Amino acid sequence: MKLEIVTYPDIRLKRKSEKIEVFDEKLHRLLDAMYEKMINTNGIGLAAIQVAHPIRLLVINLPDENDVQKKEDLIEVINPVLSNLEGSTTYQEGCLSVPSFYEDIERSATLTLQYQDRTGQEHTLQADGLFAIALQHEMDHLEGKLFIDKLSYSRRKKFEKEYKKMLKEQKSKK
Ligand code: Y12
Ligand code: CO
Repeated sequence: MKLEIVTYPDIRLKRKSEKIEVFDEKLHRLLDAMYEKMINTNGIGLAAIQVAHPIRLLVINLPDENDVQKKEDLIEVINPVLSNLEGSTTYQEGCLSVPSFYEDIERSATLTLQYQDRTGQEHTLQADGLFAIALQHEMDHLEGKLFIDKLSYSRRKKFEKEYKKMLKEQKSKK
């Protein structure tokens, strides 16, 4: 399955993703293709809507203490629900759908995640650190939101100017 990353300002990123009801081979093929795309583009998290599938699914594969992304650490998260969001933490976030832009974003520090795996089985776990940050970032995608939507008015204006310039430069190189 060939997947392309949808990038800002494509309006497809604004759509709210739909709940997944069927856990079949087609879903497994999408999950496998999303993992490959995430790894091949140096990502650590990817939501299905970023590859033009507006369904409630995301994959996260955080690097270990040696900065290695091991496939055994991959988590496939379907129909996630976040609760008990507590505390506060700030991290410089990036997103495959907003290339070349990174910004400090404040998020909750800890949370509880309920989700289904690729077989439809329910799980609950506690998250903190980078995992909690990545989950909140990816959950925002399912609601049609991007991390740049959290910027202050003045920072967003600056971003729009810089991003437009980057797109123009990319276009002129083609
Ligand atoms: C903490 C903060 C944010 C997340 C969400 C997941 N974000 C990513 O996986 C970002 C990946 C990314 C990769 C890039 O590299 C390439 O595209 C080759 C990148 O660089 C450029 O755009 C030039 C930017 C972002 C999880 C945890
Ligand atoms: Co993102």
